[in-house]
Amino acid sequence: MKAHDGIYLDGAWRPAAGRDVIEVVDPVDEQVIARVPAGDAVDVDAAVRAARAALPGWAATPPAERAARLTALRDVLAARKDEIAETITAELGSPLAFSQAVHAAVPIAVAGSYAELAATHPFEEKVGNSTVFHEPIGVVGAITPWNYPLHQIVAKVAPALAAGCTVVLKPAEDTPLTAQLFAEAVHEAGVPAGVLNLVTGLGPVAGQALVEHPGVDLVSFTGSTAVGRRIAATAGAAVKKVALELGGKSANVILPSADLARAVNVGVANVMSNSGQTCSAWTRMLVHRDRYDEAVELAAAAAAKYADRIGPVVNAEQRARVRGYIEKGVAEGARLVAGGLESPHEQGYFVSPTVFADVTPDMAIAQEEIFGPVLSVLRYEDEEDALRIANGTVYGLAGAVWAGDEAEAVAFARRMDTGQVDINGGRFNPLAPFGGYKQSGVGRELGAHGLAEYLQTKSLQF
Ligand code: TXE
Repeated sequence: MKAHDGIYLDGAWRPAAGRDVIEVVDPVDEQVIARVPAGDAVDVDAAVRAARAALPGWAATPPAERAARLTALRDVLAARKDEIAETITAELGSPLAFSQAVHAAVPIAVAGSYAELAATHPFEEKVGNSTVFHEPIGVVGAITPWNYPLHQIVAKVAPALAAGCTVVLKPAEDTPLTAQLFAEAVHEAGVPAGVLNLVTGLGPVAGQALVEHPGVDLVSFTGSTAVGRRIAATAGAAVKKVALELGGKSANVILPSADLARAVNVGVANVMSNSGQTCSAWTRMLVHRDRYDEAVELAAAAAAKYADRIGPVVNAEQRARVRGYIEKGVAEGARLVAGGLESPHEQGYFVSPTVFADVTPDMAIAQEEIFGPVLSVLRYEDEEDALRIANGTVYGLAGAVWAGDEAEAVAFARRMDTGQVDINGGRFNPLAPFGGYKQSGVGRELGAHGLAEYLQTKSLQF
C-alpha cells in the first residue's frame, strides 16, 4: 500500500525526527502492508509550532473563505471516495461495501455540513448592550482512534477549521494511512500551510507529547475511557480545555408495544456493524420478560446470518480482549446462543457474531465495553426496571427505544441518562449533537454543538 515516509508539517511532507516506524497490518490476512514514521516529541513540537504560526492568519480568514476551503475538502474527499474506502478496508479490514457506504460516505457528509456551518454560523451576536464574538480557541491537538478512521478525523478537524482553529492531528497507530490520505486531501483543497499538521505515532509517545505541549489550547480526544481520564487529568492540571468522546455500553430498549422482530433485527445489525467496534453500539438489548424467549431466538438467528459477512476486529490485542469477554460471559453464567470462541476463518483477527442470553445487569458483559461483535440480551420486569437497567452503567453515550407509539418511546428516552437515542430505528443525522453523559465523555461532536467546542466567547459592552 502507498504510504508517506514523513509527517505532514507546515504544508509539506517532511522527514520525521522520530526514527521508529509503525507497521500497518491488514487484519484480514495479518500481513504488513505499509510502514509509516512513529513521530516523537520533537515532531510534535515542530507541528505545534507550525500550527501556532498559522493560527493568526487562519483565525482572521473570513468565515466564507474558510467555508470555501471546507467545500473544496468535501469535494476532494468525494472525488477520492474509492481510494478512501480501499485504504480503510486495507488497514481496518472492514468489507469494501461497508467502507464505501459508511466509512467514506459519512465523513464526506460531515465535511459538507461544516462547509455550510462555517458560512452560516453566527460568529458575532448582539446580547442587550453587548456584542458577543465567538472566536477560535487556538491550536487544537486532535487524537483519534481507528474504529472509524476517517470519520473520527473529520468530526474533529472540520469543525476546528470552520471555527478558525489550527490543528495537530495524531491518528491511531492502526489506521495511519487513512490519516495520510486525509492530509493529502486538505492540501489539495488549498488549506494554507500549517493549518493542519499530521504526526503519526504511538499514543504514549506522540499522543502524550501533544497533550502535554503548552502550545496546545484544546485537546480533542476519542478513544478509551482509561486514556481519556489520563488526558483529562494532564490537561486539567494545565487548565487546558478538553473534549472527550469515550466508551459506551448503550441500551436498546424494546418496550412491550414494539414491533419485536424489527427491533431485534435492527438491534443485531447495529451491534454486528463494523464488527462491533462502534462506541455508540447498542450492546445491551433489553426485552420484557413476556417476549424474552422469542427475542433471544430472533437475535440468535439474526446474528448467525452475519457469520460469513462480518469483517475482522482491528488487531490481535482487540481479538484477545473480545475473546476474553466471551470467556467471562460463559464463566459468569450467561447462556451463549450464537457465536462464541470459534473463529469463522483460519487467518485474520475474526470473531464470530456472538449473542448472550440470560445476562444480568451486574455481569461484566453487561457493564463493560467489549468493542467486538457481542450482544447481551437482558430481561426486564416492567418499565421502571428497564429504566434502572438502562441507566445502570458508568456510560451514557447512545441508545435506542422501540415502541408501538412514538410518544411512548420519546417519554422513555427522555428519562435515559444518555446523549443520543434513536427512536424506532432512527436515521443518522450529521447535524445532531453526539456525545456522552456520565463517563462517556465531555463535550459534543457534529453540527453547531460540535463547532461550539472549538470556539470561545468574548463580550464587548457598550
Ligand atoms: O484505545 P486508546 P485502543 C475503546 C474500546 C477499545 C479500547 C482500547 O473499548 O477496546 O478503547 O482501544 C491514543 N496519550 N475505544 O487501545 O488507547 C492512541 O494512540 C495520548 C473506544 O485503541 O484509547 C489512539 O490514537 N494519546 C473508542 C487513541 O489514543 C494516547 C474508539 C485511542 O487509543 C495515549 C477506540 C496517551 N497516553 C477505542 N495512549 C471510541 N470512543 O469510539 C493512547 N493514545
